[in-house]
Amino acid sequence: MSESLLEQTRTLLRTAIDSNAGTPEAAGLEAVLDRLDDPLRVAVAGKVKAGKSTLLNALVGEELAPTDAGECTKIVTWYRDGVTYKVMLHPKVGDSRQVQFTRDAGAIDVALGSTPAEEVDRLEVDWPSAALKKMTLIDTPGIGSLSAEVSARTTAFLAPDDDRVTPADAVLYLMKHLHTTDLDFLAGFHDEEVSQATPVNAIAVLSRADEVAAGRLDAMESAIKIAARYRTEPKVRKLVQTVVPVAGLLAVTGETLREAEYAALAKLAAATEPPVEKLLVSADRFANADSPALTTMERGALLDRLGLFGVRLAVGFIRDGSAPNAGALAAALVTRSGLDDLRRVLLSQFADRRDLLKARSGLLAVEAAARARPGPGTEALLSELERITAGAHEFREMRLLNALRSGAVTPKAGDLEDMERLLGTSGPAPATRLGLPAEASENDVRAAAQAALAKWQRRAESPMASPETSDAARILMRTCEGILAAPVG
Ligand SMILES: Nc1nc2c(ncn2[C@@H]2O[C@H](COP(=O)(O)OP(=O)(O)OP(=O)(O)O)[C@@H](O)[C@H]2O)c(=O)[nH]1
Ligand SMILES: [Mg+2]
Repeated sequence: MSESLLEQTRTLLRTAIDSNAGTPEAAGLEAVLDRLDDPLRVAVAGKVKAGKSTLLNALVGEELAPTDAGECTKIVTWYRDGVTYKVMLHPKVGDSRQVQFTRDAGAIDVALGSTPAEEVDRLEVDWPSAALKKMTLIDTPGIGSLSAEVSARTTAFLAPDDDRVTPADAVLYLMKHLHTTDLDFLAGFHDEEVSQATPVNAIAVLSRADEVAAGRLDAMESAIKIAARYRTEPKVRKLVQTVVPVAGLLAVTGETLREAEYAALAKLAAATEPPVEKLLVSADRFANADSPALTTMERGALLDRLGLFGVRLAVGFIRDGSAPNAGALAAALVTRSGLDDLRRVLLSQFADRRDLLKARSGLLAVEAAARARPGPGTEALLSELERITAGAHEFREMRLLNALRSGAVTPKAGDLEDMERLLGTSGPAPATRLGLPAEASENDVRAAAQAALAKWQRRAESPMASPETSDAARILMRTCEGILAAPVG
């Protein structure tokens, strides 16, 4: 069997390091090579207060990243699985050092010491966590923050316009509504070279989904509909793989729900004078109205943890008996938040594609270094890079997906969905690509792959097909052949 894409990337990185020996580029490429075997690095990005840190915490299942205020929300922070709890501060200039942190109630509070936030390049938090084993998560400051400088830090991190390469392998982009600045940003993040602007490494999250319908109980249903509509927008399709609605606050609070909070919510659910419906008309009313059920402080705390929608939802679950205890309520909140769907999408679109995404990052790094410091070996290096990207079927699939998404290839009606699925937009597992349930038998998968191969062969050879469609069909045939050639068992 031919060398895997990741192995070819490794070899090319080594060649590039040799031919740049002694330069800063070589050091940068060494770092890329070292990280090729690390977990995937996924950045969480989006506008100010889009709910990035909250969602990151939900994905880890712990309150780690500071939310709302504080200097550290303005610093790019990596959270990765580690053997001990440790925080490293990497300044823009000078040596990295380990720093102290505290964790009294919730988020990690890092002591920056004498270093002002604007002089910090990034913080790296090592945190033993099963959730971080597959993916390192990177919290970024909000884009479009009041301070242009803070926003610039995120843009520089995700879409550096010098010849540095973005340190993220993939991006989770949070948006509350569709803004053109969101799209501009995403467009900038997508490189044109190795992968030709592909949505393969980006997923959009319709964040704070519980707020979509001003806290009404059908908020999540509305959010699901809005996300489905976004998914069909050509502008969005060109940039991201899919759009998933998530209420991060509900998720993280569900995962960390305390007995005392359940008790407070149960008291509310039982309140009669005034009944809880009257209190829950608005966040303001809930926080400030007279009620013997809970103190205003207790109500304020519940609002911070759950939002108005979350409090309504929790009270409803307790009343209808579906949450008789804290554990049941916690599970119900997480289920309703959409977090499980996001986890599934992350797994199939990012984690299961790790090698492809890592190879892509590595090849981009080689290309950036070659352009930054052209030398005698550069031409050979670039032609090898070209050979790898043109030859790797994974990249051809990426380019085809991009062509479909951008409208450069227009298949006949009914084919588009099959094509996208076969290219892995619903997940890269063979059964999923063929539209079969995940538990389909080997025989069923093979039979479906045979049928798909025959279908795309007919399309490829059809005298009616445009050259683009024939090319597309041939790529899909190769995908089917790959599935059929995979070892059984
Ligand atoms: N109702 C509701 N509120 C949320 C949700 N996610 C975050 N929030 C609230 O929105 C505010 C900002 O949340 P963060 O997670 O700090 O947002 P961020 O995008 O990290 O903000 P910056 O880093 O400052 O740009 C906090 O008060 C959160 O409690 C959500 O899903 N629903
Ligand atoms: Mg934040």
